[in-house]
Amino acid sequence: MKIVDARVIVCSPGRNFVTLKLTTEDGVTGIGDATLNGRELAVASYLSDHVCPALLGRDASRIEDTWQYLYKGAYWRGGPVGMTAIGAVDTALWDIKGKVAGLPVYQLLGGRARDGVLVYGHANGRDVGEAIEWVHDYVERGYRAVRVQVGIPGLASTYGVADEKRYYEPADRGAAPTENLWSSETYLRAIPDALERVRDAFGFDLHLLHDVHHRLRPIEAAELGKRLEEVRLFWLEDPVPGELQEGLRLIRSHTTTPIAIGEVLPTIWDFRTMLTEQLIDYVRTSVQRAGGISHLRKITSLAELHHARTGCHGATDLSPVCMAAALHFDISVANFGIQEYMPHTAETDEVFPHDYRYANGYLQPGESPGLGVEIDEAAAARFPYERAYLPVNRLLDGTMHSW
Ligand code: KDG
Ligand code: MG
Repeated sequence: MKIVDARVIVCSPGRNFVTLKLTTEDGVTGIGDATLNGRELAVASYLSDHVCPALLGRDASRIEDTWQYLYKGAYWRGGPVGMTAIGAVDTALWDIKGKVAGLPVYQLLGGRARDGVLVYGHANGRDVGEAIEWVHDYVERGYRAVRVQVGIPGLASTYGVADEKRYYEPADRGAAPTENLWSSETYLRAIPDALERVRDAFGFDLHLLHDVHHRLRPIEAAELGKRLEEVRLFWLEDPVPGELQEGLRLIRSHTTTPIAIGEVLPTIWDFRTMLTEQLIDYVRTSVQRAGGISHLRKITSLAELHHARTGCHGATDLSPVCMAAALHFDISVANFGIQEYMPHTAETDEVFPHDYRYANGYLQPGESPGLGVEIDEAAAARFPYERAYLPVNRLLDGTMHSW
């Protein structure tokens, strides 16, 4: 089952997506999501200039061997660009294997370990009142878990608080990144009270989540976790930048608020200390970021051993191809926790027709052979790439701040 064609398709149906399409000598196709938000063309080039030529003639059935060939064989290991590229190849090969077997991918991963995939939606508001209105909107649509982001009085704009509520988009089109101002002091003064008000409005039957987007230092995050204990969050996400794994010890020793980390982290090595020392509760990486289904399974097994669960990233910069793959993974894995779900726009859904479905707070992977998602290349061609960036953060004195 030789690979005879490997192509990268870049399109922008409302936002940029990079998709890898592999074709075998028997005409079976598989696709993988290679989108790296704000750095899309770097992965497109990594794939078309370096990976695709080396895939031609390889046996499409050898998924693990191809993963090792691309990871170890490159000499330059890890990193978001390389791992996103490997993830796209791996996802496309699982898609092909499912189509050849005539089975949805989750059946190849061991079948259903649960009846549906619990998802959380995104509510945000310029103030608590508006955030509460949007939480209501999600509750009315059956959601059992909602992430809540609230504008911070005194900060002109806050990442995660958008004008467009239904199809929230983290990146901005333009020649350079937009800039947000950040002050941990201002944020820490406002956010505990805001989340308490949301909890009071909905009671404890609804799961509430909150994302710090890596902007605190460990001691600040420890304080926040402690002050939020009564709110009983499902998780506090990315309280600090994840690469300082040791910093999580400080947070952990001060609070029982559950911690989720990892949407920017691509390899099992990036999670090693935080999992083996039980410093986090949820692994936030994704099929797209972490080298595909094959490598995400390994990270998840390490997490299972240390009582951590999955919480796969699922913002709009993860295409329906990644979402389909995530759902096959989520439904089959023992230590699943929750799946992030931000619906895509109608234009994106037109480019990526898929058979996964939302109902009553849960998503279901489709039953078609493979991943159950395709790319309509004619539709994709109508939406050419447009430069876009994630914003950057500066402190009030102009210093560049962390994500
Ligand atoms: O590309 C970055 C976004 O996907 C990310 O910032 C959104 O933090 C996010 C989340 O939890 O969805
Ligand atoms: Mg996040």
